[in-house]
Amino acid sequence: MHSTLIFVLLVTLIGFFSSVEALKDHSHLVKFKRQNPDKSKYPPVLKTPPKSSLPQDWIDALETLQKAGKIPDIPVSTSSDDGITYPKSLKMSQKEICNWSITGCFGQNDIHEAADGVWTISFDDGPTASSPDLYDFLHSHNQAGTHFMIGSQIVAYMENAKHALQTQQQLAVHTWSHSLQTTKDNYEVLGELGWTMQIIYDLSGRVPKYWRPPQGDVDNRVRAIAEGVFNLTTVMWDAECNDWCIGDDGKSACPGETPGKSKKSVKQAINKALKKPKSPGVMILEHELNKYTVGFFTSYYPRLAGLGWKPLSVPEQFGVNWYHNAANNDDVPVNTTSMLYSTVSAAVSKANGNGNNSNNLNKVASPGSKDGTATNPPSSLAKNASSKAHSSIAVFTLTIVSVAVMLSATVF
Ligand SMILES: *[C@@H]1O[C@H](CO)[C@@H](O)[C@H](O)[C@H]1NC(C)=O
Ligand SMILES: *[C@@H]1O[C@H](CO)[C@@H](O)[C@H](O)[C@H]1NC(C)=O
Ligand SMILES: CC(=O)N[C@H]1CO[C@H](CO)[C@@H](O)[C@@H]1O
Ligand SMILES: [Zn+2]
Repeated sequence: MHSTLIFVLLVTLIGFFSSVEALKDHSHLVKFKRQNPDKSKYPPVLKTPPKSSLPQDWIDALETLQKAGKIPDIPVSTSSDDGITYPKSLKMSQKEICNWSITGCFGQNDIHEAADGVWTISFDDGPTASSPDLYDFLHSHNQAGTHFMIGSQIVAYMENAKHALQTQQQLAVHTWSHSLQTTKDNYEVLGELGWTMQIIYDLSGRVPKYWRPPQGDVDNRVRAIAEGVFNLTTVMWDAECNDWCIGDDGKSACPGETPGKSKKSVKQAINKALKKPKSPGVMILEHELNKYTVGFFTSYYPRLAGLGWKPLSVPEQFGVNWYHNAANNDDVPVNTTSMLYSTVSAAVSKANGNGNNSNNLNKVASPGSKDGTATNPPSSLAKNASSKAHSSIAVFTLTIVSVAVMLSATVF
């Protein structure tokens, strides 16, 4: 009799604690293990990293969040010349989707405005062949900037990425293949962000805090993956000059657009931003694509102080650390350890074995091209929903059985 009661009590307690455990593991950020940044360790460049390239730890983090209902079930969008579109059947409200490309909606944690009086120094699409000149210029003015780098470009210009580090520039994420992220399924977004973080961590020892979506294409699903899996904050902008329209030949790729139809129109847009009120400050979208886009910057930069602007990188203006594990490039980073070295390398060799690794190293990803046309079936959210349900059912059954046993013990 006594032993039956103790047994029943034990079973009930185990049931209770396992259900508490099941509820607890909601947030799951990945940690990165540093590896040597040699090119064979990364997925093919300028392509979305395949699912087979993803370390299990990243997949587990994503699926844990999915099961907890933390990744909104927004279908992938389709990209066309007219922009992106969601399936017509989509019934969610604009607020729930919050797709910047269509309505300019910002997420509640997005950074899209500069601090008062601040002219934000930031550049997208590096590193390129023109980056070292920009970094040296900034360094000679003791000026840090935030550089939203494309993972594939880092593979192609590894030395230039290191140069950014040595010249006190902050490294941030601009995806692996420079593609439209709302057109990618959850696992694709995972690879685009994760591999860019990984290569930055490998070469710098620093875990990035910020990312900027190519062409600003983001919605609440993509944000939830960036924030929930990688603790990456989405950084947008509040002024544009369309410097990216000016190609390597100095000619415009957007003849019909203002700004962007000529170098003059780009300069006019910059001048207009320079005259903006000081509250909020200016967070202008600029690119380190070629000597022309770098040249726009180096020619107006000396005027900033005289116009009353304080030029600062993204984290400096908010007085926060540059990286998750280091205050800046000088600070000794804290090591993070949960992802095994062998996991990363094995994942890549697996991916390279499956897909073709046509490394297209010196091609600069074009920011203006509508490069997100490959669409995938809506993400496999439902597939993983069942395992949490199973454990809840087990706990429930256990409790019922315990109560029944307890009752019968009392009766006899
Ligand atoms: C995410 O990053 C922010 C900013 O660095 C930090 O304060 C926060 O603790 C991080 N969250 C987790 C769960 O590590
Ligand atoms: C961090 O890792 C690096 C490279 O493995 C190692 O040299 C360094 O001693 C480690 N630092 C700490 C504080 O553990
Ligand atoms: C908030 C937001 O931007 N919503 C838009 C998302 O995309 C659809 C079209 O597919 C628009 O109708 C929404 O207005
Ligand atoms: Zn870009």
